[in-house]
Amino acid sequence: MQIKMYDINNNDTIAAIATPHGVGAIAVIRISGDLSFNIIHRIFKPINNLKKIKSGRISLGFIFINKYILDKVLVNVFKRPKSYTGEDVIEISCHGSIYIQNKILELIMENGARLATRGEFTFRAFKNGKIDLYQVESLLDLFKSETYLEHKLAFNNLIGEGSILIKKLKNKMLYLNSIIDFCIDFSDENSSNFNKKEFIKTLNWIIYKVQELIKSFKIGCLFKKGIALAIIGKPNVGKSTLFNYLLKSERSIVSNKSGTTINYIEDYIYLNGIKYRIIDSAGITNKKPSNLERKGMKKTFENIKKAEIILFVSNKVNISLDKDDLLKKKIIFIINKCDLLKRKIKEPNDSILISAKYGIGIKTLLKKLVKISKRFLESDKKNLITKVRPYEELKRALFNLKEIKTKIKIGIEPELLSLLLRDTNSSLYKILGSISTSDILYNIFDNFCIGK
Ligand SMILES: Nc1nc2c(ncn2[C@@H]2O[C@H](COP(=O)(O)OP(=O)(O)O)[C@@H](O)[C@H]2O)c(=O)[nH]1
Ligand SMILES: [Mg+2]
Repeated sequence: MQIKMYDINNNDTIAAIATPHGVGAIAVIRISGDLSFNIIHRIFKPINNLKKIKSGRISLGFIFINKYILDKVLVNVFKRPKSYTGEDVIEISCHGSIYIQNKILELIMENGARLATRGEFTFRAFKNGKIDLYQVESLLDLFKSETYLEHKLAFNNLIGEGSILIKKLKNKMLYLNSIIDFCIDFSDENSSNFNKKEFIKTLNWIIYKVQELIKSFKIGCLFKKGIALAIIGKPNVGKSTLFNYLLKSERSIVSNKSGTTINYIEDYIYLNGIKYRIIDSAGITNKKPSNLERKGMKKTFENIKKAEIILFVSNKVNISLDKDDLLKKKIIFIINKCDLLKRKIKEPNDSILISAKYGIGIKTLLKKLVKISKRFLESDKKNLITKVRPYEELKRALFNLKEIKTKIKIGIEPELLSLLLRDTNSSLYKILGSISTSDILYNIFDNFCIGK
């Protein structure tokens, strides 16, 4: 039978193995739906026959196939609505053999459940109002988080920090709407009571908050994608050597021949909970470059544009910059090959002396890098937008809000104003989720694995 994905009317009891596939110490099998308790009563017997399984309790007992004991397991019972999905949920922790896991799942299905589709448990939680769509998306971020900051951001959103602000905005919008609707209903007597000053004050507050959220998208993306760090400089100054040193691997070819790095290479490093996408590209030269070198340099300038921070490597003490693109960026000036210096020199004010080959001065460089990055990521980290979907909705809302503001100044029919307000509110509503937008739901829930 083909199951219609994420159908709100589907009330089948669903089951799946919630732990990763393969052999493990233990595995967890989940059941959710009306038949959950029926099924567990048929296949499980608590060790102490007298004790019945109870909600919120863990029971130790046996899974039976007819009279044959398959496994000794722990059964966790969650009665609706106090469960992850809002339905009756059972979780069986069994021994992690593939045979046992599959056999238990088979038994559950023989007794009336069907296999859950990807993210179907979370979909049910969403459907039953346990979690909103904004939180669902942060759950995906939480699974993928690799650094402290990514984790913190995803977790804050998962526990509802972001949703609270959006709900607050939504309520303020509803308040504005109610003022206008009141004017429409009693247009003759009450239109003079319309408090324009109060209306605009609230409207400005909403605009400010929406703008802040939109701005936060850039930072939110940096948390997730990593801060782009381009290593730039003339050929042969040791860019690739530095790249390899930072990655602790020989990723980029190092040679004393100019123009060795043509195509750029990128990889990730993690420092103090911050993710960096570090890019090594072709050297920039004023001397007549070959065709291939010119192509490489073109990529280098593209990378400069994309980068948030530039590591500008030179092996001269006096560095001069001439490209406009570079001047606009945050740059760390590095003088490499300090091991070759005949005599010790004082570190120039704004540059860091290093030897990429021998690892000298790298600690100082990384300290400076982290310091600069922190300035980059400075924000109220509680509410950062990290997904395109809410970002686009917020942009739509902002467009409407600005339209409302200009129109109200020049005078607008209350009916039209009400319409614009409703439209804005619908954008905010969509961020938290609306069951009717099934294509969006499919895109989101299909990213989960089966069992979540
Ligand atoms: N002595 C010394 N040689 C270095 C250092 N860093 C790089 N080199 C050498 O400089 C040459 C060019 O290095 P490479 O990393 O390929 O430079 P790139 O063209 O800027 O990528 C190679 O022979 C490296 O071994 C350093 O810190 N000290
Ligand atoms: Mg190179």
